[in-house]
Amino acid sequence: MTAKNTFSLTGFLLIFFFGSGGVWAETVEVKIIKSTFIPAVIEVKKGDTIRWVNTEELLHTVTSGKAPMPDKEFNAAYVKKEFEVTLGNEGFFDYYCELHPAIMRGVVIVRPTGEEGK
Ligand SMILES: [Cu+2]
Repeated sequence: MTAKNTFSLTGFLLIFFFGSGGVWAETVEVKIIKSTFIPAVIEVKKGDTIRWVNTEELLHTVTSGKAPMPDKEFNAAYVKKEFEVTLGNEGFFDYYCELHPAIMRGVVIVRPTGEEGK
């Protein structure tokens, strides 16, 4: 009884805080500055959108996998300005830039949404 009430209350408070517009999904931004993904590690909820913003003239890729092996989960070749992806599965997703694999690496951690696990 106590656990169930806690979940309901949490759900109510989250909706209250995030408003009715976006409900659960958010967009989380990663900037590419001086050939670095910032922040290098991000944590999102399932269904959130991750947006990479390239702030410089240099071209970069956002390629899932452990450098230098792409795993084809997502790939943006030659990001000039922005690239967005929404990941539907939980887990740890390594990614890197194919043009600068030695220095440009990042991780996306996808957590379950608050709706799950009830
Ligand atoms: Cu790069």
